[in-house]
Amino acid sequence: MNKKRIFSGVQPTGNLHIGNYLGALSQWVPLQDEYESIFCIVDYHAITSLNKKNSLKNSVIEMAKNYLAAGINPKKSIIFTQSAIKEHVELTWILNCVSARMSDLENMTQYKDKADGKNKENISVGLFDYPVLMAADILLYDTDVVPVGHDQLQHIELARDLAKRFNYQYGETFKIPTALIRKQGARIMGLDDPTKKMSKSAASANNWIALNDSPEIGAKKIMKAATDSEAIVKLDVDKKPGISNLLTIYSLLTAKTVKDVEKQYAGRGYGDFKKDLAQITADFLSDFQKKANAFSETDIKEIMRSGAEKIKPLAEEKIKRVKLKIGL
Ligand code: AQP
Repeated sequence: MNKKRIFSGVQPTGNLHIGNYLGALSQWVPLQDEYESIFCIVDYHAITSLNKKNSLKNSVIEMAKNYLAAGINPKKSIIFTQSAIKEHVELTWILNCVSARMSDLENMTQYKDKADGKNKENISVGLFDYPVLMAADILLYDTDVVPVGHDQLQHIELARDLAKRFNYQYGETFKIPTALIRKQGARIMGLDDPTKKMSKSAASANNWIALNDSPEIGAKKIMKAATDSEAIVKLDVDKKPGISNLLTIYSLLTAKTVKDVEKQYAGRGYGDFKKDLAQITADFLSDFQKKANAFSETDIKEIMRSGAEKIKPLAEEKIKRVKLKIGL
C-alpha cells in the first residue's frame, strides 16, 4: 500500500526557537518512517514581513542545517526551498481568484495579531495573503497530513476550505489535508509571559530560547523564566502556566513523562528543578549546534537541489491539471 504523504515547513528566519523545535521539527522526525515526507523551507513566507533585513539565502542554509540537526534525513525525506518551485506562487494566485474570499483572510487570528496596532501603510498585502500561499504549499502536493504547532490550525482549516470549494466548483482536484497537532508541545509558551505562545516576534528576547542561543544564554533564560510563588512542581496549565510550560519543555527534552518529572521534584521547590532544566537546555543547545555545524554549505546546497529536482514534477503535474480545470 502507498504511504500517506506529509508536508510541513518553517520560515527561514535566523532565530528559530525551541517552540518551533518542540512543536514542529521534533514532531516530524519519527513521522519520516511512516509517511512519504516533504519538508519545505518557506522563503516566500519570510518576505511577508517588510522589515527582514538579513540575507534570506543565508537564512535558508541555516534553516536547512536546523532541519538536519533535528533529525530530518534527506535519504528518507524531501527537503527543498519554496522559491525553487514557481508553482507555489502560481497556485496561490489561482486560489486567490477562484477560491479565497476577503472575509476568509480578515478572520485569520495570526494576521489580526501581527497587524494589530500597525498602520496599514506598513503591512504588506503578502502578510494578509500568507494563508493562501500556505494552502497552495499544502495542496500542490496532494498532502494527506500537515504536522504543525497549534497556532497553524486555523490556516490548515482554510486550506481545507479552499480545496473543498475548488473541488465543488471544478470537480475533484485537491486532496483534503488534515492537521496533525502533537498532544504535548504544540503550544510552547513564552518564558517571560507564559499566557502567550513563545514567538520570535515577542518584544523581549527573554520570551524565547533560540536554537542558536549559546548554552549559557539558554540556561540563563530558563533561570529567569516566570513561575508562580507556590513552589510546587506540578502541571496545572490554568493556575500555574509558567511551571507547566517548563515541565512540558523538561519532559520533551528528556523524554520523561510529566508525571515522572513531578515525582522527581516532589517537595524540592523550584530551585533544583530550574537549575536542572537550565543544564538540560544548555546540553540540548550545545549538542544541537554541534550537529548543525557539521553540515557544510556545499552539502546543504546539494540536498536542496536534489529535493527540488524530485518535487518539481509533482508540482508541474498538479498545476497543469488545475489550469486545465479553470480553462487556462
Ligand atoms: N510557541 C510554539 N509552540 C509550538 N509550536 C510552535 N510553532 C511556532 N510557535 C510555536 C510552530 O513552528 C512551526 C513553524 O513556524 P514559523 O516560524 O514558520 O511560523 P510561526 O508560527 O509564525 O512561528 P513564530 O515563531 O511564532 O513566529 P511569529 O512570531 O512570526 O509568529 C509551525 O508549525 C508552528 O505551528
